[in-house]
Amino acid sequence: MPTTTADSERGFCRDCLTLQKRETGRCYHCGSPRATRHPELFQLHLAHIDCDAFYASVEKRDHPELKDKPLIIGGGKRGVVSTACYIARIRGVRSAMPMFKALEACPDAVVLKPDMEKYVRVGREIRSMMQALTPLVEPISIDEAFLDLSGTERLHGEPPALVLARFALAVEREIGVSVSAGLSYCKFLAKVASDFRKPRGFSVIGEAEAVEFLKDQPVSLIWGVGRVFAATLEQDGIKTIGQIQRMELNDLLRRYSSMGNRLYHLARGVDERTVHPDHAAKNVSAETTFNSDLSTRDQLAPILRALSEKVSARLKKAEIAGRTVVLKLKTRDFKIKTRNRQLAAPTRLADRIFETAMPLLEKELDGTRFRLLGVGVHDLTTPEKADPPDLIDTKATRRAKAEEAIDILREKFGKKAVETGYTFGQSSRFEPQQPSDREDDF
Ligand code: TTP
Ligand code: MG
Ligand code: MG
Repeated sequence: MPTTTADSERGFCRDCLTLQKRETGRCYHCGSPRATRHPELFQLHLAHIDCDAFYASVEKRDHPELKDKPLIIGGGKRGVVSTACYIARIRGVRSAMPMFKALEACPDAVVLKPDMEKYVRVGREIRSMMQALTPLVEPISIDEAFLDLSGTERLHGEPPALVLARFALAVEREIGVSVSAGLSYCKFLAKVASDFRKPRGFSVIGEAEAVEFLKDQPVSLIWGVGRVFAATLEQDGIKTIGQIQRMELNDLLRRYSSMGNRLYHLARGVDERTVHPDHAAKNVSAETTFNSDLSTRDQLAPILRALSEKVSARLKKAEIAGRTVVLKLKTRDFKIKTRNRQLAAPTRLADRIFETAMPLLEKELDGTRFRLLGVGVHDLTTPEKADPPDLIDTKATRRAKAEEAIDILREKFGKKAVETGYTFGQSSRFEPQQPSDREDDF
């Protein structure tokens, strides 16, 4: 549908989807206050969708008597809040908060234990509704995904913005939970937009306003800038994205290496990442190319350990687990070797991935010099059956528990807060020569 100037001044109502011809506050057709207008509304195609208070919304759907009550989902093994409904959030409850603190803030909250199997099922239902819109769906976690809707004009006869708004209504009606959507021209800003006005949000960030919009935002908005890196930037006097906009690329590269490149471009609203459909979810892996070839156990084991932790973190973040561990090596003369071993039960623990891959690696250590090492997990499934308590190997169970404790600490204090014996002090040695993190097939 070619867009005319007149189109660009129009918007539509998010409740009845009627196009708005005039600049009025409410929808002229149904009177809803949820009319969306934006000069680039009908040109943007990159969407990010994230469910609102996901686990809590699913439980409210299934327990209508809880609709107007503060609801906390959590208190599982870790004794922390998984999520809280928006009523509980007004009272100060947040994800990852210790349960006792949450109940101090909101003593009348109803607390339910998570029912992961159910949330995974609902997440999948929503995902198949997304896949009916476009094959270009890239799931990020159990409740969110990027969608490239550039083909929808041809396929559905309406612009991406309308397809997206229609989708949000359909999820509410058919699944019974609400979502927030962000629409932009790139992944970074689509995700920022979806987070902007939760719940039931629909925000648009256009190309023309991107730099101005980003100027006063905190650096933590940038994809990949966590608490720890944000603190480093703050120590260097950098708090806002506007400050990064005024810096030279060379300066940022010198200070923050590959992250400097990301900061430079994202701060200017430049993000060339495309939407990768679901194939990434067939396996999760990480690999690294060394600065100089390596051949000994002492050199390779810490790297394998660090890569196993990376893979594990991704599995945990995506709420998945895998049954086959795959080791990948590239020799000095570019021959690729892969070795794999199937586990009795799927895993998402760094320790199990490492303990499984290490013997595979040891068999290959005959003096051959390697230029690349990778580890991955295939045969992905949902996490319910992952890492059952190991009755025979009690040590393994203890290690699994320790790993969970480490995860909690890392969540709280950053990745470097806890280093295991294998990775301690090794962080700079396995810096990849090129950005070679991959989540695709070995
Ligand atoms: P999020 O999308 O981060 O949060 P949310 O959907 O609960 O709330 P909103 O998006 O409206 O801000 O995470 C999705 C689910 O993942 C969440 O419902 C519960 C789970 N989760 C945890 O178990 N622990 C956490 O620390 C977080 C952030 C999420
Ligand atoms: Mg969510
Ligand atoms: Mg989410």
